[in-house]
Formats: sequence, C-alpha cells, structure tokens
Amino acid sequence: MKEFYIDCDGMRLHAKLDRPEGTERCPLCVLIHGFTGHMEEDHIITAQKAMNEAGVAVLRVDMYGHGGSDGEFKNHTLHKWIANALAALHYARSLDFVTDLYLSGHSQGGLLTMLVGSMCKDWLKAILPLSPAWMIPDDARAGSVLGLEFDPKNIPDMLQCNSWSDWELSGDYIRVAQSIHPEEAIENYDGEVLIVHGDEDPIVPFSYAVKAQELYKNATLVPIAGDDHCFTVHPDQMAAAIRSYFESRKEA
Ligand code: FER
Repeated sequence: MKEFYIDCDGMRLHAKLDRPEGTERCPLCVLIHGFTGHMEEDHIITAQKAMNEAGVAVLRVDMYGHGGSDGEFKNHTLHKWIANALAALHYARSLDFVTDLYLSGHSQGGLLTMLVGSMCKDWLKAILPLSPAWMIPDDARAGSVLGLEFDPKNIPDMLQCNSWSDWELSGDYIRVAQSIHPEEAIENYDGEVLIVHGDEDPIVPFSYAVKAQELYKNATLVPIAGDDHCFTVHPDQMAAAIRSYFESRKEA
C-alpha cells in the first residue's frame, strides 16, 4: 500500500493505492466513499479487497471535506467532488502499470461515479456505482435531504442536521445539487455498468437501483437481499458481486 496526496488545484486529496500481489501491469479502479464517509470505512475496504483479489489495483481517494483531504465538510459540493474525481482519474491515467481504468463509488460517491463516468466514458472500461444516491438532486429540488426540510426556492445559507449524524452544510451544496440531472449522465453513458445495492437500504431506496438499471443501456444490477445502505448484513455478498464481475472481465 502506498499513501500520498493528489493535488487538485492546490487542495490536497488524501489517497491510498493498493496493488494486487504478483502482478506488474493490471487494471485499476478509482474507489470513492459517500457523504460523511472516508476511505477506511468497512464497506470501502471490503470493496477494495474484493477488487485486489480479482487482480485489480485500487486507488481510494478522500473527497473534499472528507477523511484526510483538505477542505471543510460544510463547504463540500458535488462540483468540488467532480473536480476531485477528475484529478484522481488524471493521476490514475499517469501510472505506467495501469491497463484498463474503472471508476466506483458508494452512495454520494456512486452518484459521482455516474456523473464522472458519463464525462469520462472514453477513459473508462466500466463503472461500478454501489448503492448510488442518484436521488440527491431530486431531493435538493424537493427541499428535503436526509430528512431535513427546507424551502428549495429560498435556500438557507446553512443547513443543520442532528438526526442522521451531526453535520452542518452550506446552502451551496443544495444549489449545486439542484443543478444536476443524473438522467442525462445515464443517457450519455453507453459502457458497462455494475450496480450493487441492498434491497432493504433505508437511505437510498432500492427502487433507484432498479430504475438506473432500466435506464442504462448496458447495466447489470446485483441486488443484495436483506442488506442495508453500507452492506453491513452481507458484506461477503457485496464483495463476491464485485470479485466475480472483475473475474468475468478477465476471461472476456
Ligand atoms: C440525500 C439522500 C441520500 C442526501 C445524501 C444521501 C445530502 C446519502 C448520501 C451518502 O450516503 O453518501 O438527500 O443529501
């Protein structure tokens, strides 16, 4: 494992690169956490290990205002995360050992994967959104994020939440989220997509995974029966879905 920082316009993004054992050249997947998350969460490590076991190097990167990266949580927006993901992909593309490039992320990182996947479809072999929270823009337009209500036409300067974990968030987060239309990113992407989602997720409804699978031209959905947002019930099944996807790609 190599730990370092990737520069993004003067901001430091905390990164870790884990390469599979015994390989010189191999594919690489950039892997991104969710809202309030970071690269050391159990489900992120589980996904990383599954990829490594299938012979894929993994670049985990903490996004703006999260984990060990620069920036304050309250100032993060999806636009900043898009810039961060582009910086991570540029770094990955500069590595000599990398053959094929993949992008994966959990929840808000899964939404990011869908957005950046569409922007960078010429660089990517496939995208792997895990429990992708692609209703965030709809929630922001409706004035309700994670159970917190606000007037979507008169966005407050600051949002405070004490229920879901304790956070405060700039109104800019909402302004940016309201401007994003994931359906366009889905429509524009014609590569392979692997969606993994627990069918009892209380945070991102499983119905969004079903709808994404239908809208994408080339998507597979692996439902994890009885599992929650972070795959705490069947982490082994989430890992197996990822591992077998990459193993089947090797044979293709
Ligand atoms: C929302 C719905 C889900 C939201 C965030 C999430 C901030 C979840 C994100 C995550 O776990 O990454 O409206 O707004």
